[in-house]
Amino acid sequence: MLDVNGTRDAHFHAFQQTPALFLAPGRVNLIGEHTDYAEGFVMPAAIDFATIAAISPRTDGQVVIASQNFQETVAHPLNQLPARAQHHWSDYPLGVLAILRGQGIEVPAFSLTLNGDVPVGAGLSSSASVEVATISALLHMAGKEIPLPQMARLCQRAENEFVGASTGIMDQFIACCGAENHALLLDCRSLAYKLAPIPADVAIVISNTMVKHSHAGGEYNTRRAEVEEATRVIASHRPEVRFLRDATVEDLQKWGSEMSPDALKRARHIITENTRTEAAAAALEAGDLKTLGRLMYEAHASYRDDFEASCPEADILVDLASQEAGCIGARLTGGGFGGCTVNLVEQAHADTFIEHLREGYHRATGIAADIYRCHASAGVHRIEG
Ligand code: GAF
Repeated sequence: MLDVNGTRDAHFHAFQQTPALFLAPGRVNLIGEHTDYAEGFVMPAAIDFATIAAISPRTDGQVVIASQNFQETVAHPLNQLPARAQHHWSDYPLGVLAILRGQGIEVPAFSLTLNGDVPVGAGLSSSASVEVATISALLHMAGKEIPLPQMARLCQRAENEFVGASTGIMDQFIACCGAENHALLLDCRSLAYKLAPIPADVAIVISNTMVKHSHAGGEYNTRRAEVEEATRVIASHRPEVRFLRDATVEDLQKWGSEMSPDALKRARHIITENTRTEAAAAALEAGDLKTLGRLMYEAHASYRDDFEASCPEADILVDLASQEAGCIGARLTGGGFGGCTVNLVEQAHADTFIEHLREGYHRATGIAADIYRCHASAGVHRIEG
């Protein structure tokens, strides 16, 4: 659990000001991978790993940002902020500040302390939780309120335009709009969303392959480029197709030969994943856990074989999970190429499941996995008191 008082005290000690505190969660995606930037569907839940942003005003015209995780502080005059990313943790908060300023929102000089416990590079959206906690703190400083979906969009722009990772909106959106004990089905085109309760007798178990991934790294952007190639081919025949959300498997049958074999496979993953995600949301709403679980396994196979974004360690975890009593469904979650698998497990079996998964994974890979039992949590909020 994050030490809220510790962050408040550290901020006070460093800056002699009592801060306002904001908390934004990480997320686990239950299904719908790489569909967000294709304007499709995703179904994540916010989790109880999070980032706290503590903020207070300054009178010296400086922007001072301290990271408790990195035990480092950066300072810049408000009128000489870096114009681009420095490949440093401070890119995320500075990117959010740059985007807000670009919107004409003037944030006065401030001290910001960040502290988070979302595992980094594990596919659980530590960066989105930093961005969303930061934007809430900065808007507070600026005395401005904006709707949550718009906040999510601005944080996505910080990641795309400042940090340089071409991510979609899923992570920032769920960090803004998550709800306790619920998954969220998001239509990434309209940003309309529906909350679906996660039954009390279902545990969310997240198992970390311990293989690190990074969005700023090449693979994510390569996949995006391949998806865009497939979209262009289909759009050259059907101009109404602007994103793969608008495309069908029949389009691939007709025009797949005009694409590179990789682009064809990436597109097939996204088109079928959109269908699976909507079906999974309907199954969760109807309490049909068997169907939900089957769709999660199918989603993993598609992510592994067509999108080629899995890794041998994640495949082992999913395979082991599928053999365990009480496992409803399992798949690699997040951007891919490492990170975590998500498992929905009957509560009554969760302890044994975790023990067996840990043992089996160690036996197969020699790696000691971190395994977390998470709860679906609320989106960003101010911590009072
Ligand atoms: C990462 C990105 F940030 C998201 O936008 C999404 O594309 C995801 O990978 C894959 O579903 O988390």
